[in-house]
Amino acid sequence: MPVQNSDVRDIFNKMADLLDIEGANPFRVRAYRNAARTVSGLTRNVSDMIIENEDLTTLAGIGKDLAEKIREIVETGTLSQMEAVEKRIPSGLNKLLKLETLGPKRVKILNSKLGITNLQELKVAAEQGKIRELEGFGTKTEKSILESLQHVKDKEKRIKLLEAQQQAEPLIAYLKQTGEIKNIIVAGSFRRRKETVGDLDILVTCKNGPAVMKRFAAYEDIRNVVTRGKSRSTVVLRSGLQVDLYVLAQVYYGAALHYFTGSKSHNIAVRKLGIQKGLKINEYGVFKDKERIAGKTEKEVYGTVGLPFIEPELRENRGEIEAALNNKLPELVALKDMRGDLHSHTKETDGHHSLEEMAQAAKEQGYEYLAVTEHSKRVYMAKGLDSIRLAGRIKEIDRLNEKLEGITLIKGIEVDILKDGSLDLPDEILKELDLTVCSVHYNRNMSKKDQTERIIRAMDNPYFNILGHPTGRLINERAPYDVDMEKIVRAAGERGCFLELNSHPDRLDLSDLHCKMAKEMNVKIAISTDAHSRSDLKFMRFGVDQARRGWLEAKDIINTHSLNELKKILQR
Ligand code: DGT
Ligand code: CA
Ligand code: CA
Ligand code: ZN
Repeated sequence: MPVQNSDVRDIFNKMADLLDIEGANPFRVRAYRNAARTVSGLTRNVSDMIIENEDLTTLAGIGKDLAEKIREIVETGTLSQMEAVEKRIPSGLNKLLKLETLGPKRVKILNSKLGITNLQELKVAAEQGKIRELEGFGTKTEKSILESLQHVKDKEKRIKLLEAQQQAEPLIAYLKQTGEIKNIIVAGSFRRRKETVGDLDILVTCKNGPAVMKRFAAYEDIRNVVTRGKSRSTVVLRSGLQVDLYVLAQVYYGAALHYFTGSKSHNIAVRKLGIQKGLKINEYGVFKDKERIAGKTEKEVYGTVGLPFIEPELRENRGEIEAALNNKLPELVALKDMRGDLHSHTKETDGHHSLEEMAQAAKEQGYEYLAVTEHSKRVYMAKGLDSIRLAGRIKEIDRLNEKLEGITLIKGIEVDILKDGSLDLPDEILKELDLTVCSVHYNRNMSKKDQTERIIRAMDNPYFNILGHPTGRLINERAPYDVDMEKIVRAAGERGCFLELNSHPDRLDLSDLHCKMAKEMNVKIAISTDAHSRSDLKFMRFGVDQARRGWLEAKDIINTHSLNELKKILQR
């Protein structure tokens, strides 16, 4: 079994964690984390790239040294340097770093003062009240350690949608080779495009069921087969992801697809409507008395209870049934509605490609415009721009726009929102720009009240356009900062500001529910990728899917408009 991208990612992340505990140079730690992200975001397998002798240093954040390390991992399955670092550090200690409350410094203290080497020992110490006695910890920290321990337990079971997709695609391609397969589709939360999925539910219609099941059980990426039956099998992949496979006859396709797409609570609501009409709905069809009256397509199933087709992303029992009954379903935004991207970085700061390269990639994606929004100076880790460098960039973009055909670069900045709510660059330079994305990157742990006031104060600046990654969360890694989103959304509406839906699969920030809330409060959204390289522009799909889960239509989104319209929209 060749080494997977996720294996390389895990090793690099682990290396970063270990170096963190050792107190290594933060730039070095960051380089590993960036490389981990790059590799896990690749659409191709690094093992193949190595076999084909491709130059890995063309990848974002991969220099000669890291390329060599990737080769070593692909060839040996491990990294000798990591094993050396591991020997110096008690195993299990790096897991402590996963807790939001604990940084490397605190982990070191817990280890040296209380001898804690793993999560279990940490839990016992916290329960016994030993942690509060350490200098710099206190009862509040102890309590939040216990809370985040629970958090870790809950989270470890679900994986991000992008990772699920990267594992689903090769499996689907593999199963398709069985022959005689008519339909094959991943249902469940994956089809509803939920930001994380618990397991994959794959539906296959095929005349030769046993052949599919046999092939499935022989898939090389399987860790163990949990159950194997004629119509249903369950396996666990090497990554730990569970896959349920259902094989059925074509006549049941619609009913089964509806059933296994869920959500469970949506299904229950549909079934209730059926009961009111004297119908029984299950995964085999819709039945009146003993007679099967529908089930070949999902549309048929919905039709029997007087509903139009409901898009999978809406099937969460959050009002979609009522909306459908009243003919008020939203006409959901689609990827093809997007006319441009409003958040991107280049190698001038922490991105990996030039202005020209990013412009070209945006054009190939069919866009009319791309906003270049580099970090501002406060984000020194990313070589953020000061006024002078930004002024230079503005000129450069103006010159480049004269040359470019079929795509326009929008002059922007991702300006840091400072602790006191002021922006990191003076108005004199901000006013020269077409657009600002304003983001919180530091002082994340202020109280809810202070954090909310800080952001609203920033919005008072007349050059504030879009609030970048509004809650700062990283899925499964970092909780959102404490902020009153309802107040933020209202404040944005009152001031003519917009909220970003950051499409990066690690962020997806805003959440689906916050998107819906913004729509209900009539505040418009920018769906942006925060691209740090050309290929990141492809993350737009994840943002659009999240927007669809938030009931958004093209008219709710500012970058579905033409460049001229957009420029007007951005005038406060
Ligand atoms: P996940 O895997 O936790 O991300 O979420 P789902 O929605 O994929 O849930 P899963 O895998 O347990 O089941 C797939 C679908 O099958 C689910 O969305 C609805 C359907 N389903 C499963 N169990 C039941 C049930 O007891 N009743 C009904 N009505 N539907 C069910
Ligand atoms: Ca599932
Ligand atoms: Ca399942
Ligand atoms: Zn940012």
